Amino acid sequence: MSNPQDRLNEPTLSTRGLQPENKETPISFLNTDIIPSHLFFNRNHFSYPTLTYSNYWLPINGLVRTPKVFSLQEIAKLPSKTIKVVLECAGNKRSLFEPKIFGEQWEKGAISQGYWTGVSLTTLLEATGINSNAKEVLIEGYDKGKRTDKNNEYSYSRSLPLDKALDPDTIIAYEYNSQPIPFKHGYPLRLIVPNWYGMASVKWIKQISLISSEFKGPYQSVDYVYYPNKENDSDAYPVTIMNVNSTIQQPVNMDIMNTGTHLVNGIAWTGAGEIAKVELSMDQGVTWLEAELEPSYGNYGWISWTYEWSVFQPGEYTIMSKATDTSGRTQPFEPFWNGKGYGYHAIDKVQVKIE
Ligand SMILES: Nc1nc2c(c(=O)[nH]1)N[C@H]1C(S)=C(S)[C@@H](COP(=O)(O)O)O[C@H]1N2
Ligand SMILES: [Mo]
Repeated sequence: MSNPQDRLNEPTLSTRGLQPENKETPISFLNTDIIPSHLFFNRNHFSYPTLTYSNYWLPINGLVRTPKVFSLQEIAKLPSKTIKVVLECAGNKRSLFEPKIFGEQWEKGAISQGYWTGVSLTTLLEATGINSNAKEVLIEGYDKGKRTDKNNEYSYSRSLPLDKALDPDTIIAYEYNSQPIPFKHGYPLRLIVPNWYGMASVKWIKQISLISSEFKGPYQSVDYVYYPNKENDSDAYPVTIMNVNSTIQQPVNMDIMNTGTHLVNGIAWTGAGEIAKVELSMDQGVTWLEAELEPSYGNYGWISWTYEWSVFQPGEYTIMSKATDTSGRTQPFEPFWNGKGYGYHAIDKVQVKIE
């Protein structure tokens, strides 16, 4: 029998920084795979912007045939779609790199998912028309501030190549889990870019512009770039789609448990196709056992998996999880090292002691 007091225990976000606010989801302690907004991780580069909702408008300009300014009412009347999307920060699991890499020391919780509702960006662009010389769609956020490496003030702005911007599942969202998007997550409008790391999903959209050249803003050409070489910036390339990845939710690292049968459970996700299988190893990767996958999960969500582990020999064990996706990608043993610590996706590991 559980103590009734235990029902009052609630998981909470873990603080990585307060100014700006960066907090992670208690990924090991969720009883749902649709994250309520108060448990959705926060990732910000600046203080929250000040917006006046009463006269919010969305301008679309630049290389379009007819520049337009949309009101929220107009946007709400357009055909909408609702998609379950996992948003993972490119810095998720950065704290696991050895040697350590500077930046927010995210553990495993810079990831969340839920239902986003909005209008396809392509629907809005059909209304404005697109000039033939347009190459990218630039999305500017309302938040701005100084960087440590530059003198000017910058807004949080990012571009998408035209083909990704025109993908019908790239949406201008106005609801999260059937409620207006909470302010901290981009109210009233935010971009949602399925399959890409979270940096692409610009919050608090101020304006959208079509441009003819590669956008070079610092959140595109300095940050969110893989720098594979320790000595210099050669061979750098931009962070885009999510790697294939998995996280063991239970048990948690360094748990002490009895002999017997334990449910090992977790999630797996990818930015290219779907999860094909998740395998576990309790013997340092000598043998791999297939975990049971939840039946269906939607194109852009994570998949939950479980494995019933019977263990009768006391001792210390490392539980490893390894996901493979339908595009043939598998989690490697060693993380892919890069100077800013993005895209950590090595096989997940949890150590436990059986008594
Ligand atoms: N305007 C704006 N959009 C932004 C950011 C930001 O700082 N400002 N952070 C990005 C990053 S790096 C991530 S991982 C996600 C985080 O979204 P969340 O705070 O709703 O979890 O938003 C992205 N969009
Ligand atoms: Mo991020």
